[in-house]
Amino acid sequence: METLSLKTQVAIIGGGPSGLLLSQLLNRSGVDTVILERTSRERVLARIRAGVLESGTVTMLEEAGVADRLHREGHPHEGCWFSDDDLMVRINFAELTGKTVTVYGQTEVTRDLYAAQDVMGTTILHEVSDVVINNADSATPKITFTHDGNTKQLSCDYIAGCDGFHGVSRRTIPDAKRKEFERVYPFGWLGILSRTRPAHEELIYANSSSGFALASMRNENLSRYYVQVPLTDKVEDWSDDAFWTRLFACLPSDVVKTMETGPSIEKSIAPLRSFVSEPLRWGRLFLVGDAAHIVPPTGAKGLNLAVSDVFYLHQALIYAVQKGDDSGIDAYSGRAMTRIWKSMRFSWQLTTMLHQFDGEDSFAGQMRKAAMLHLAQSDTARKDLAENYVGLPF
Ligand code: RFL
Ligand code: PHB
Repeated sequence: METLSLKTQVAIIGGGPSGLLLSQLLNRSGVDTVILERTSRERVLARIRAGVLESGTVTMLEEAGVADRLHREGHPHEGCWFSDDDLMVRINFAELTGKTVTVYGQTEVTRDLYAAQDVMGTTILHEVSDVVINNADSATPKITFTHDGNTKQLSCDYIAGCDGFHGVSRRTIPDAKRKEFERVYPFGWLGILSRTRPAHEELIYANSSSGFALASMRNENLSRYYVQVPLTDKVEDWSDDAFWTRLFACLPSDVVKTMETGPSIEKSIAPLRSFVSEPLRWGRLFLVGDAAHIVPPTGAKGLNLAVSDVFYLHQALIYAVQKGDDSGIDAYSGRAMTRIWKSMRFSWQLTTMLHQFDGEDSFAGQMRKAAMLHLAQSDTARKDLAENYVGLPF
């Protein structure tokens, strides 16, 4: 059977937020892209994930021309709360950093990006399989894949691996050319979405004698809650009643008093890990977002880090494609990694400060309590947390 051939300047593997945003920014600067996505658009849009956007992320979405609905429907938050049983500490982002974060779901960011890419007329091939990257370390990379029952080949100048943690891009880089760093945490987050009024007008990250919980939201009528669970737990083990009971045990009693409960409309468990593969480049292949690094969700950094990678890479690729200037792509991995490691540290520190570890000694709980008390009493501690939470500069 004949192989169908396609050609583009930048081939993008993965139609999640990083692939779509990179494509949108490149297209707006006149660089041609093709996106290959393993699943359907509906399945990409059905993944309930991130909810908190740093101000730098919002600026990038503005630059990409996809921030109108975000500004209409997103909710700027000037602070968030950390609690330890009944002690509540507010981190006032606006006062401590002059910045805010915006609550706007990843599903909505992705939906806006797909709509913008449709207007742009970008070729996005869904339900592709058998993706193989060839000759990435040469001047003529090629990707072969199956689509609509046909074998196809995409020739390109550069490849952006935006295909998440389970994608093919990272694994294409020979083991001898990259190094992995990993920490797996001995718990996961059980999350639910429910059509209820949020517990509080701002997010609450709760340390408690019953474990960690997070009270978040999407809008005035849609709440997102998480509780820490052992890795062995299954979603089926958790009835809605059991979830609410655990959540109530973790949140401060004043918050629980006025909380609204209702049926969950989504329930899932996400394992927590910190993972980095570096460098982010092999020849003409560049890793972006979750394809290269995973953070535990505690610091709300995953999507935001993917966006800062896109910030560094889109500029670099525009220079390389349009001016033949490789200085940006040569610097990409180093520039992005500096910021990635700082976000890694913040996410790891918050995760350690807020979760109960199985089999921990009696000392560990006291350290968590002392960290909370320090946060309550020290402007400096709150400022450090705020600076990292709203996002370090790009
Ligand atoms: P994605 O979103 O995983 O998208 C990758 C895309 O690539 C496709 N793909 C392939 N396509 C073609 N060929 C292949 N061989 C392919 N293999 C995979 C996949 O189908 C998919 O569409 O990676 P991307 O774009 O780098 O985006 C990263 C973010 O999705 C992720 O970092 C965040 O969701 C993490 N995260 C959070 N980040 C934040 O910034 N703030 C938050 O509040 C936040 N909360 C969260 C989170 C992640 C969570 N989970 C479930 C892990 C909360 C949770 C519970
Ligand atoms: C969410 O709303 O899904 C969310 C918010 C903050 C986090 C993680 C997840 O740190």
